[in-house]
Amino acid sequence: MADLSALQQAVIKGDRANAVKLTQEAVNAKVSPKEILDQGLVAGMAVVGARFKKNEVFVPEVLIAARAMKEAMGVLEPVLAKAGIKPAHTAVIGTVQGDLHDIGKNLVAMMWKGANFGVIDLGTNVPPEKFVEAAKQHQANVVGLSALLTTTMPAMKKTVEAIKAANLPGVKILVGGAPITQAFANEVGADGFAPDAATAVDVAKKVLAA
Ligand code: B1M
Repeated sequence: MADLSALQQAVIKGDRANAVKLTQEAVNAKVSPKEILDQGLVAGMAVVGARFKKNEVFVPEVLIAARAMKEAMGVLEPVLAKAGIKPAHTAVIGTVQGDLHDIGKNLVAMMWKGANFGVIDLGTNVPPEKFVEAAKQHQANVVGLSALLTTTMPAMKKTVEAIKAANLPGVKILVGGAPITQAFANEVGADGFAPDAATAVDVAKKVLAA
């Protein structure tokens, strides 16, 4: 197995130039793209997620690490595609109708990408039918709903209802955002709730495995 710890560290530190260089070197050295992804990039983002959960790093550090990962992925993606390696899961994410807050939702999307989920980001102020349409179109395994306002919590409920009514086989619904609690998630019938972006990775994996 190749030593990808330097690549992992480059992602953790958000060192874009080195992340790209070390990814290219690993590709040139014929390290398997899956190994570069799992042992280098995803492993680095997992460390950042764990530190974020423990409040050892904050939003800026996560954004910088995610940017380094994204640039390194630019090198790796064509190699992964050529090798026929696809993301482990597909997720659709958005902020519910009436709500324009997207910083937390973007962090969840980044952490999911960091965990090798294919992510379709629908943006903000997303009506229920758009979530349903995108989940169908992309054959999503997970739909993530974010809400930051108490006044948009009813829109989250409506969205969960619409997704459930569409009867999409195997689609799990995850909810989160500052006013959202596990009790609310249970009440609206979501499959999972995460209080932060790093936990959203663990919860998504858990509900998908269930
Ligand atoms: Co607004 N805003 N805002 N705002 N805003 C809040 C949320 C508020 C708490 C401020 C306050 O009054 N103290 C308050 C809501 C009160 C309430 O409903 N209880 C509020 C209000 C009232 C409003 C307006 C109504 C103000 C007005 O116009 N009168 C208005 C509404 C606009 C609209 O949406 N229709 C409004 C507008 C805005 C801005 C546009 C100016 C801007 C948003 C910019 C943007 O997002 N691009 C803004 C901001 C920045 C905030 C605060 C200051 C910061 C929110 C944020 O980004 N936090 C916020 C007050 C605060 O929180 N201190 C506030 C950082 C982010 C990383 O955290 O989004 O919680 P958060 O995400 C976390 C978790 O919640 C979780 O993971 C993230 C990271 O760990 N998470 C998920 C989030 N989504 C998840 C999904 C998951 C899982 C986890 O699974 C799918």
